[in-house]
Amino acid sequence: MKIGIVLYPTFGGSGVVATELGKALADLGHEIHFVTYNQPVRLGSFTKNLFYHEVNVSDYPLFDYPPYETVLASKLVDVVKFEKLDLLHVHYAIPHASAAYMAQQILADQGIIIPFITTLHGTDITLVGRDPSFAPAITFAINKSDAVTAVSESLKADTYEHFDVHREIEVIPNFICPEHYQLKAEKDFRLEYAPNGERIITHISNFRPVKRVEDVVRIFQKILEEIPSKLILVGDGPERYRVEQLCRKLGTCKHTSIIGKLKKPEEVLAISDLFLLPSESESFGLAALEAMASGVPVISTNTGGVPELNTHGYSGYLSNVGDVDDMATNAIKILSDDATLQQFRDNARSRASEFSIDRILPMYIDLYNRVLARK
Ligand code: GMT
Repeated sequence: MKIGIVLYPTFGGSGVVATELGKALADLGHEIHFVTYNQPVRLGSFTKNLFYHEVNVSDYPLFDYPPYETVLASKLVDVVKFEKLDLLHVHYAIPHASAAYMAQQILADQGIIIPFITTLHGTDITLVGRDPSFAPAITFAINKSDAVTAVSESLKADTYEHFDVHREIEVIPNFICPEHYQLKAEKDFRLEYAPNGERIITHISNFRPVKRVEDVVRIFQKILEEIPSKLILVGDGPERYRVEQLCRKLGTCKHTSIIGKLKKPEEVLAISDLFLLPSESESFGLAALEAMASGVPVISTNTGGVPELNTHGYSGYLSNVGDVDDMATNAIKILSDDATLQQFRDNARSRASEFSIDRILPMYIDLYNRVLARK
């Protein structure tokens, strides 16, 4: 198949999943064309079947708001036509689904049929998409997609609840490539962060309010009262300043490293003992899956799609949003002795293996075949 994949090229989970999906399809011999405004961060080295088409929006003084969606639609028309694509798969509805619909209509006018599949990832529905000003366009684009997938049952339910969508939504969960998460903990690297054998606790996110990174700091402070430990914060975003302020206020700074954005979070996960994800809302929690695949148990909230991934008392624990005490108590339960920690580590890895790309990729391929059969 020749497939165009539209995605956000940044560190966000939707872009990571779309990139890994494209790479895996290319490995199987499909021809993959990524269409976006920057080289996707997880692309790595190119292989024969991978192509990247950059969307460039011109900087004309009239444009207070650069018309990205229009330029993307035009780019899609061009790529579909000249690369002779069979289908488009857009990740994150806004504005990718409506741009794909526009491209589809332009091409139909020229006698070219191109189906498009929309994968909903989370904030396109739960935060941004629920903004009433987006609702008509997003509802329309979802309803007009040739197929729609969501990354969890919870996100599927949210979509039906908040949008006037009546069409079928298939759940295809996020996935990881297990071999990326088999790194051995580098002793020296671990010693740099935990010179006296402290436990290493990690959080990775885009530091947006929805991630409740301040709760991470509060949980860590409580763990620190009981267990010698260090906190590594990976990522960056609008909450970083508040997080730094809170570390200073609580006196946890000398045990905390805020290391910013990382292209290979698996390197930090390889030296981690516990992962914290206290999000307000989370359609899936790809960062938690990456941690589990690295053998790192997860302390999370029980929000959105996270309970479909993290199993309470097995791969980690789940608590109500904001219940810092409960999350700290559960973290201490896991970290207090080596045997318990090892059991949770093994369980986390085993649970993550259920989301291995080998299991999930065939679901996408089957969907592509079904959509193309209807073409
Ligand atoms: O986590 C984010 O805010 C970024 C966002 C994205 O679209 O990249 O993540 C969403 O999609 C991920 C991949 O499907 C999911 O694992 C995240 O749970 C979801 N984020 C939220 O729902 C907040």
